[in-house]
Amino acid sequence: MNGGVGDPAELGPRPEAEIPPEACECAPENPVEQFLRTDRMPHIWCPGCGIGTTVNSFARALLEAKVDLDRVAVVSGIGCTGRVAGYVRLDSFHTTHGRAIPFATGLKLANPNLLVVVYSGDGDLFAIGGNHIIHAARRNLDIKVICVNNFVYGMTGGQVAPTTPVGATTTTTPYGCFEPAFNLPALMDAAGAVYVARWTSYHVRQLTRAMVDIFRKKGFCFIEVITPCPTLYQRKNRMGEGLDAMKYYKEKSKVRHGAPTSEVALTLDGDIIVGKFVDRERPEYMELMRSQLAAQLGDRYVEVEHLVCS
Ligand SMILES: Cc1ncc(C[n+]2csc(CCOP(=O)(O)OP(=O)(O)O)c2C)c(N)n1
Ligand code: SF4
Repeated sequence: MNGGVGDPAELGPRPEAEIPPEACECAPENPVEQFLRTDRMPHIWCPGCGIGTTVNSFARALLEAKVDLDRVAVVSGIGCTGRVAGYVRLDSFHTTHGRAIPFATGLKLANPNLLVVVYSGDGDLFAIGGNHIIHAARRNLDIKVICVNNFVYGMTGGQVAPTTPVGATTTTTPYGCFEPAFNLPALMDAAGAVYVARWTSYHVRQLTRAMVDIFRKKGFCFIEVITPCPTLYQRKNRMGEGLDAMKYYKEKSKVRHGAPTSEVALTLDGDIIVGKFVDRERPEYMELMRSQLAAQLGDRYVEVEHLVCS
């Protein structure tokens, strides 16, 4: 071996000890990577899809809020967004369609120490799961809901959803949607959520901060994230690719913190009002339950935590 050019020994990987430490510092690991199950990559999401961007904000928010990761449980329903549960390296549950909230409710009640995050699509949470989410908000259950709203059922081929704006074309509304859409922040506000915000996948920093907020806040918290589905919604409505969506969100978004939620409904091509709309205090479900049962049962009441295996 002479160590010359073309010598196979030189082409192989360098032994670790030979790599100068400064070289490692130049190439820091992506801080988000530790939150991903890289063995499950490549993911199923289409190029330009906004779901992955929200996961990036989610991972950064967990870091920023210094959350104890052993305490986090992520619950998703079914859909393209539902895949989040399978891709995050956290305790996570990919449940059935529309049932992420009841599953999360059970987790939280059985182990109140958990930080339970429901991460799912607008169809999953507000069509088949609509009943569950309004009651979780009414009860003020201490769960955090991140709803990725791409205005259609993505996974099943772009059908109309309860969030599809009037006039939008989807696979099942080829002549334009004529059903009025839910205004998600107004619905969550009316149902009793203590925190309600909306951002888009263009607003990565604001979204991260909102996630930090909800990780720290007690009670039912809701974030709507407007994201592009270039393959279905964007294409059917001639809205271009993922990058065009970012330009569109930048142009159309207006930040209005504290805006009355009745004024933030979305339309096909109108302004996208974003910001933190609701941030209030209300007794949380477990507190109400504890005080009621302790008042009625006295010493016979045993805290749920004492019954849970750690
Ligand atoms: C009981 C039941 N009904 C219908 C379906 C089919 N299905 C799977 S995902 C989905 C819609 C998902 O839409 P959304 O929650 O908006 O998520 P996205 O795919 O857009 O992220 C539907 C109707 C199912 N899996 N189970
Ligand atoms: S179909 Fe739409 S929502 Fe689903 S991964 Fe593709 S772009 Fe994203």
